[in-house]
Amino acid sequence: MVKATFLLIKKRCVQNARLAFLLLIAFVFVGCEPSQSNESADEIRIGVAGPMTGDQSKLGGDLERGVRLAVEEWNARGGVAGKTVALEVGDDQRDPKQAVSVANKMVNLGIVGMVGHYNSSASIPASSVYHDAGIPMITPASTNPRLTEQGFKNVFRVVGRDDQQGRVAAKFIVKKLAARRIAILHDKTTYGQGLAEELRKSLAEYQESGLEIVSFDGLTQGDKDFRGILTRLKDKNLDLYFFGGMFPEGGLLAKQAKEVGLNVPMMSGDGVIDPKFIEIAGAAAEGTYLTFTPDTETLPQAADFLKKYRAKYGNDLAPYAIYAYDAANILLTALSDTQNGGNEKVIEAMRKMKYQGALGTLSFDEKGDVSESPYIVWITKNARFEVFWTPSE
Ligand code: ABU
Repeated sequence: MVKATFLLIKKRCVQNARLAFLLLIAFVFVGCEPSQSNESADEIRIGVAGPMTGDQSKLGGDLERGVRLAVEEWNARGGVAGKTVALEVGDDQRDPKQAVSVANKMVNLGIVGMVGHYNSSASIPASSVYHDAGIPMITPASTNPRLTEQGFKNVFRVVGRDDQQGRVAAKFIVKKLAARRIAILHDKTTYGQGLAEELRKSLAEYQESGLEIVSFDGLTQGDKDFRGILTRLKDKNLDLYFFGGMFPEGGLLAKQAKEVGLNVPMMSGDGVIDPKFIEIAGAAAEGTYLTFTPDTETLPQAADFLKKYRAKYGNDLAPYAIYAYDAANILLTALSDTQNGGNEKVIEAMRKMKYQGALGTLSFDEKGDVSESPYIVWITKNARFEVFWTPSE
């Protein structure tokens, strides 16, 4: 009996020792295996994210093209800190939840910096993920003020903000157009509604002008028929209607306004200034006013970028590709200057940088906003965008 018990205990001990050994092997080969997230010995990864599919896929593609050009140039010069730069592309489908999912995936892939996202409604929720992971994020296009009001040291943008854009739009409407009755529409997104609200706030500073905002309405992004709301605006004796939103809806609004007989100018912001707006609106795009930054075609420092971009991608140049190119170069310069010395050093280098880019000299304030953002007003004329007015006039 005693002998049988002893043998049973001995057997269990051997089994437990085997189990412990197997667990140790599993730990060594699985637990300690470098995860997908770690950079490889000879490459570092950066990300670019935006709406790569769907109705704004053109915009995501613009970002990717600008970033890819910068990455290829760095790699042709020997890479960054002795390593080849690999570009991971994330499709957030302009959806906030998808943006968070893309951000988590990028963190797991081990990116050392993100250029993106495009939409403010994607950049803001995604920024929390990059912040928690300590990864620098620099957006070429997101203009909603809240992005850089969160106190996140890792967040930067090379574009201006909608409070600045709204102020310029308001001054133009009052001082240049001397409009008296305007309607404001928006797409209920962080960017579109945010810009519409910034405009309303700025217009309130011109109370003495006698301007009246006769309506302030949201429409649904993705809808295709806005004739109902435009027909209601037709009877309001407007001088102008403003749309806070993006080119797919902006193009349809311009087109359908003319169809229902709303024959007053439309004004919008940087989300609409894209060749696709003219493609969608056709002749109805003529005379639309849009706030954006100065003409890069006339910037001497942009000439080299424009030549290289067109040689690589053709003449289909969109406004935000150059912003993506400069944003990527800022990130890559910081990675190079610090010899890829870790997130904190890279973020610090970005904060201190005075970058001579295709857009001119770019630097950041304490919030991560670009130091200068000179919004002006453009007009659509002869199926092209032309500079129309600057606030100093
Ligand atoms: N700034 C225009 C479009 C991008 C955004 O949502 O901010």
